[in-house]
Amino acid sequence: MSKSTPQVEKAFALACRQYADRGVDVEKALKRLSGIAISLHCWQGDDVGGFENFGVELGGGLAVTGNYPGKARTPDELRADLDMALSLIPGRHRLNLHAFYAELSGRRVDRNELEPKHFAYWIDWARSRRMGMDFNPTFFSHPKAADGFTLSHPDRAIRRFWIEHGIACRRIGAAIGKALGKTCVTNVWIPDGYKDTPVDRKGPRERLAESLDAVFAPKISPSLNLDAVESKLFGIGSESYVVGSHEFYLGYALRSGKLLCLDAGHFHPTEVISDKISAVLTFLDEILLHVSRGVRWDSDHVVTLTDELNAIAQELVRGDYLGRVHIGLDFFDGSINRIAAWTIGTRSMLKALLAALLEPIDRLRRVEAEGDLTSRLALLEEQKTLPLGAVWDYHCLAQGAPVGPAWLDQVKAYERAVLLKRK
Ligand code: RNT
Ligand code: ZN
Repeated sequence: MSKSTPQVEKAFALACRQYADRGVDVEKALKRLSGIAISLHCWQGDDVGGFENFGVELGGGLAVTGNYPGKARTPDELRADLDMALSLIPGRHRLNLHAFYAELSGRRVDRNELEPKHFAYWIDWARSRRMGMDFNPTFFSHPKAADGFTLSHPDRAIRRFWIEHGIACRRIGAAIGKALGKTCVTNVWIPDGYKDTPVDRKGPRERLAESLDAVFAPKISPSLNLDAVESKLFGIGSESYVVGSHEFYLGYALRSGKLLCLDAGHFHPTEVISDKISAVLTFLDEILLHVSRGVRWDSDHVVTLTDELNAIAQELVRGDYLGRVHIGLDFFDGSINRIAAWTIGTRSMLKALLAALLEPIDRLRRVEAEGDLTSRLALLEEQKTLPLGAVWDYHCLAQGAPVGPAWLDQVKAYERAVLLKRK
């Protein structure tokens, strides 16, 4: 049974007092949370399929497992599913779109010829919901990416094709930013790499740097579009060498004034991006996050409220980085209801941010500065059992989103009425 409004309000009032006793202003925290937009990745809704129908399988070493019924088969279905998920998530968020979700009305338009008009329906959809959008060139699932190389390809003509795609996508990003009045972040991720040990590690990296320079050569106003570059440690089929490694893109972003994209699944399993945020933001103006959850490898599991998710959110809040970090999600699970996957992942991200906003940060900073590390540990541990759930429930109520697991009933009803009818 779901909680009644008076129950939620009563629990909230009690929670506010407990947080106030620790010196935390709950209303202020909720106000800040309401201003944070999470970029929901369209590709969770159709297992990274896209709508081009080139007859090419998912490529680039990306793998989605599971065949849960009801995945979106058309842009209209994907938008309807996104609407459903968004109605279950408190706050106003963003859409993160990939280029191969273009709507080409049956025509064959290759990636290097894409234009803003091919995304007009997506832009209209976002505008009518007062949402911002982010964008990604798609350097995979394409015949010219079939051998695993794109911007670093040894063949100049193939490199040129992908450079043109990158430029086209930045122009689309700028058109999105202009149409919506909210800056678009266009993120470059390429799959390039080798399964086995290469002899030449240098050549592909030098070619990639040159290609990126060409992609970023056309000047685009940063108020319309910001460029990001995303690194990766390894992929399926690129276990021994990835051209766009972390060091490569960190260097590139610094030299070229680009955003670095840190994907939580793209590092060694014992490495965490929470520790990298303050390191890279010491030198970079802004970064993009792909919040994901790797399980043993870059498995792109649905984001849940893990220690690392909390640590990421804590870093953003403690470092006062919310204005310099664009938060995007990146996971794809085809083994569960896909709308539930978006809902669970986004709600978890917001819960982690709320928990971080409810920290008695001034007091924690003070005791740490005084060298009172005993108090630091004690306060952090005591913080963990404060009634975060009561504040979260109230936030959902206030924002018109379902409280507690009530959203699940709505997903199940939508599944019966809509998803299971898709054959
Ligand atoms: C791949 C990267 C990349 C993709 C999306 C679909 O390892 O994480 O961000 O997940 O572009
Ligand atoms: Zn990613």
